[in-house]
Amino acid sequence: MALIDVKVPDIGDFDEVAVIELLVKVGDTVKAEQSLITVESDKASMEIPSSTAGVVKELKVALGDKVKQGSVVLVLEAAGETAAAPAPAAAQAAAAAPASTPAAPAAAPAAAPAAAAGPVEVRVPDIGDFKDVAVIEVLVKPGDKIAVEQSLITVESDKASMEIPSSAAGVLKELKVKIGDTVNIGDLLAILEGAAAPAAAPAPAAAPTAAPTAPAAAAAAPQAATASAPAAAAPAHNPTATAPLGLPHASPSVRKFARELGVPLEEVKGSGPKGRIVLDDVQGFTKAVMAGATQTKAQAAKAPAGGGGDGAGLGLIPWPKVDFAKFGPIERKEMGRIKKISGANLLRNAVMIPAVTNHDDADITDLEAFRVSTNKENEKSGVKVTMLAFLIKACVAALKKFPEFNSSIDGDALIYKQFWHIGFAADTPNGLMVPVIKDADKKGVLQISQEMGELAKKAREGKLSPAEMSGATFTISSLGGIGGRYFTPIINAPEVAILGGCKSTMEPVWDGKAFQPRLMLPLSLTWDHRVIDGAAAARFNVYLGQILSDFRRVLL
Ligand code: CAO
Repeated sequence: MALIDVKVPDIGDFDEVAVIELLVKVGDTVKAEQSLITVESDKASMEIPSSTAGVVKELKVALGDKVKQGSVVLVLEAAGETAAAPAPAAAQAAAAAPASTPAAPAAAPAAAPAAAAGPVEVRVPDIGDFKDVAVIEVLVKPGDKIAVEQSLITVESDKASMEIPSSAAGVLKELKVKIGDTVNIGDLLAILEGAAAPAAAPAPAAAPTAAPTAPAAAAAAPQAATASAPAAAAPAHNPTATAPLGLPHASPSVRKFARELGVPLEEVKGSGPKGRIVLDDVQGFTKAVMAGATQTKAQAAKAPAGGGGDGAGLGLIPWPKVDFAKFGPIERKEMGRIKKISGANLLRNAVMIPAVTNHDDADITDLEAFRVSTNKENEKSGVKVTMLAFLIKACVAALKKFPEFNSSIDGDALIYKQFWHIGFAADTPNGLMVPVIKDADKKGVLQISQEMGELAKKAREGKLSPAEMSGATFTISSLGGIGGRYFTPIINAPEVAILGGCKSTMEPVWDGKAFQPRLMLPLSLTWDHRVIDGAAAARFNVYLGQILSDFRRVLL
């Protein structure tokens, strides 16, 4: 098998350029024209293609090496000594052949006449073999002061990207191209005005030169890019060499890859030399976005006010991924629709609301006696009154006394609602649902109890309509029928407070002279600290306790 040295072809004005990517490794089968390495100057990066097909036997360059025309990139074992395989000599010649068209001294645009004050046209200089190359970045805007050699746009073929510099200085009056346009040599790029020819400004001839490569005779004609690097006569104060304009630094293949995935390259942190973005960076960024560990700026902008959205904006570390099967038998069950919906709401509310919970106890000894006797009296009606109905009525009274608890945030304002619709959390086989008792202020405890019974039944049967679950101004979550002491309920946004009630128990309460057995109802009030402060929350709870201990206060 014939071994072939694949060399760097004529790469135009590039003198010594750094190898920034190795695109193949030993053992790889490469096709003619396949990119082998990426090299980069201060103006452009380009991929160096193989002059022939074969198997990579040895890599002759490493990352960071400097190469120039004629440097051996790698050794290939030609793909069979068949007629299709170019003779080694021919292949080498092809790879190393000097450009058949020597670096044309810039077909310099007729621009920048010395001390020009009128409009000056800036055109695409000779960019070698490039034809119909796409404008992928516009680096200037009308009104910008442009220096000679300052990059105006970036163009990209499938092999290389390069910046096209201005042949003249002046103020940019009009830009004749936009992203997505394709351009060719001689196309009008921009019109400059007031071009004052600085003493050091190069004559038009010093405009970027471009050197086509690819010996026409070679079957595997390398299409290596050309460079827009300034010619030797370029001024030392070349602004583009030192002012990268904050553009993402990446090779053409990486740019292309990012574009295909829709990755905003300017948001990707480069891990390559000089912060260059490499393929791994784009892949890592994409994975992080998909996993919710990071957000693009566009996603963040769409997130609800206050930031967060799915939480990724909080800069949290990724959710732990554990292979539970490693520790024991498991069964995976998809969460139900209601759990998924309520879960997303609960997460947002837990993350976005600066919530505080106050715990307190209300003496409901007398109220419980009243409830029991009411139920006895109403036995025949079939309507059973539970403590929750009294809690709803008591909360309405407290909400009326402390209206901010019945409000919602609207930007920088508070909406004070003049209606009192109370939601109550209902435990159903499908998950948590919150039916709403509308106009609870206008209803008696019996009517509330009856409606609650009906709504709770519908909730358990999955028959609640959206209307029956909307419009709440405050929510109560009662675990009194189950047990427990206190808990920290999560506010049901856009409400600003929620009351949790637990199971009442008989407790010894000191009356100043002796301990008395009193039925105490544990209450947990969670409130939004943006709207309510601690003192108001304590007052709300105290007032609620007073009503529950003497329900006649509701009448006041
Ligand atoms: N203290 C002591 N006993 C209480 C009580 C309290 N605070 N509240 C209710 N009880 C008693 C009732 O009197 C009833 O007793 P009897 O069976 O002897 O009559 C029993 O507990 C069951 O009450 P209930 O739960 O059926 O009725 P309710 O009006 O209190 O509640 C409803 C109705 C729909 C809210 C309730 O069934 C429910 O689903 N609760 C769970 C709410 C929930 O999941 N909250 C958590 C949300 S956060 O995840």
